Amino acid sequence: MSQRLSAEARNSALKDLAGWTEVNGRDAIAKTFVFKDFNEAFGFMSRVALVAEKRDHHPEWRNVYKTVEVVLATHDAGGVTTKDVELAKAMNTIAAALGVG
Ligand code: H2B
Repeated sequence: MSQRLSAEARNSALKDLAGWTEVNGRDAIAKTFVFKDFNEAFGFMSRVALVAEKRDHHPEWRNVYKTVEVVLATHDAGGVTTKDVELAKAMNTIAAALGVG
């Protein structure tokens, strides 16, 4: 099983993850993506869903029209692990391909 990252390791990883921040009161990281419209937001979620399923590592997320709020944590480990950092990176790459930084 993946190990929770130390606060130091998590902060260091966050420096390379544009837009991702720590969640207050919980060992998790979060980012809100805002797309052009619902079509792009849902396209993002569809692409991420394929990656998540392949990795057996899934986001907590909420979609309202063109906005997707994401929280990442490894439930089995009770906090942020490298799996979350890697999924956050993949999400940033997918969003960038859709023109969202
Ligand atoms: N996703 C996340 N974010 N955390 C987990 O601990 C997790 C998961 N565990 N996806 C996986 C599924 C586990 O429940 C299955 C049985 O492998």
